[in-house]
Amino acid sequence: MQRFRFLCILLLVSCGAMAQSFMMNPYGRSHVVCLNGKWQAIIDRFERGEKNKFYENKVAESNTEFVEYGFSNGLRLDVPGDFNSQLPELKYYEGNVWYQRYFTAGKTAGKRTFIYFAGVSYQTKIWLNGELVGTHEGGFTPFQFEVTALLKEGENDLVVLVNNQRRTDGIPAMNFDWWNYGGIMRDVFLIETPQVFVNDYLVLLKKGSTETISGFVQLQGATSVQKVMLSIPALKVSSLLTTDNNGYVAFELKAKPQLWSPTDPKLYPVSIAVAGDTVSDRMGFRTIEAKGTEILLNGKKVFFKGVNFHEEIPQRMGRAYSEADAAMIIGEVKALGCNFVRTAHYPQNEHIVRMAEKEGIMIWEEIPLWQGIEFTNPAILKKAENMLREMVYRDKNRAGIVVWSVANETKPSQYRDKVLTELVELTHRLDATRLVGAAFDNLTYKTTENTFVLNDNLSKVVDIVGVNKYLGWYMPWPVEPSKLQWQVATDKPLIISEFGCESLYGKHGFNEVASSWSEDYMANNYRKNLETFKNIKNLCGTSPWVLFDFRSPFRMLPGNQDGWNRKGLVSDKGMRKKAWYVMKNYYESKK
Ligand code: GCB
Repeated sequence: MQRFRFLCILLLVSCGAMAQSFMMNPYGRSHVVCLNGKWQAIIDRFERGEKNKFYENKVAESNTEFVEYGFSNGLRLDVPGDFNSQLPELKYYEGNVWYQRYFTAGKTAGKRTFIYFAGVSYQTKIWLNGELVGTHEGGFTPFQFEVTALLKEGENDLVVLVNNQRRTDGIPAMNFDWWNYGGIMRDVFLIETPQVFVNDYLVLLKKGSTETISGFVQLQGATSVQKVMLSIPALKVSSLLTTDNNGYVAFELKAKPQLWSPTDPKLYPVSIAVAGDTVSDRMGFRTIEAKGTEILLNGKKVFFKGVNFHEEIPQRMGRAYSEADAAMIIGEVKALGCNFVRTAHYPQNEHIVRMAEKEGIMIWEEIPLWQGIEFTNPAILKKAENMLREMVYRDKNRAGIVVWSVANETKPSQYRDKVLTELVELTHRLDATRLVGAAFDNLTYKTTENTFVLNDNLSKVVDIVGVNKYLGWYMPWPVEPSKLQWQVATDKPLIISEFGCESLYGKHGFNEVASSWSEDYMANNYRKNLETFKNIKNLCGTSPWVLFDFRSPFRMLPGNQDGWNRKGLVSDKGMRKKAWYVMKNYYESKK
């Protein structure tokens, strides 16, 4: 715990003018104003806005003055929401888009105000009343800034510049197999707090115990000891804690919560209060550990019946952002019989994470470190660390999260090994209670032994290994499925974190011909994969790629793809393909 706090402070010091390292939980606070809605927007194709000071939001004051931009009476975009799906001409757009809105605020003595963005893709620069507030990089994690000093009584003018241009030094980088949605994609809030407020907290089972709840509370703005009330009414916990001069207190309490699990996802209302400020949350208590080659949930062996999905609503051809979207996605996850998801390939919005947790779904959450990353560039480690920290800060209290993952399909090299090993170590330091994993696709096939092996240093430092293998699609079957052997990370739990193939809903026949794009080929391919997985002795779960067909600029085969990756078990129109039933039966057979 002390370590966690130390890292918070370290990050605060190292971030400078960037977003604040700590994140409040806006969903559990009462003094929150939601800034979602229609925002004015300017598409700034030639990046003239900064030079021409769009952030001043000027209006010509005389008929000899020319101001050649304007937010009023122009384009309006929905926030939250990606911009690409809102206008046909923005479908493939990568570049600058300016957003602007007014909001009314009061300046109250003794109050502080923060602006919180749940997710903006990919780079963000923010001005309030013409003054620069700060910048942020990374499309899938929240960030916030204090704006108390810039706030005006009455009308305030908020301008946000968003840029989603792919970058060689970005995470993800130049190529990725999903749509490059840009924009203010998630909720935006103004959060008002007193001078001293609950900034961060951790409330979970102490490692190795089911009868001790431990954690910390960190206040902001405290310069002397403070009293903090921690309550979990259903457990009869009501504990008055005393912080140190910096507003920090670690605690341990005796309690015997009913444990959270997929069959009984019990969540307890928790509240944390300091004079004038209360934060509420709903939390589950469970243990997760790797023991030899098994994964134990609450001390019992568990098999991850999983599936992958993107943060996308295929029917709308846009990003998922609301609670209703989360209900649709998690509803389909449950219908397949899953108890686990991999929120590929990035931290998805909090509605999804919280909905999964509420429905008893365990989560593998990953930073968007996907193939093609410029590991030789020293900036990459810092950016990845920041994304990792923002992910862990946001979700460390979620019982549903069981695995933090640092990467997907990266090529071993001296630079990559160094960066990813450091990220694994950092994750362990930030959170010693969950498993740390990564997904690998670099298996070697030993022909003489009909065996897959994995020779990768990274697999030695993670707690759980994910293997992505597209047998019968990118790679033909080297032998019959039942003869294929797997000697991969044999001393730890392994999950097949991706497998599958493409098919177009409604195409039938040719169950042995991949190029048929038929549902029958796909269903047969699933049967064969499930057959060979029987030979993986350390198999702890499967997570097919992917729940829904999703949009991708990689996939341009006319007739079959047309800009869609067709590996969905459910089509873009929401229809279940034959392979869906194969997977459903498999999960039903796995008790
Ligand atoms: C993978 C990637 C995933 C792709 C998938 C595919 O290995 O991890 O992001 O979408 O394969 O369809 O090729």
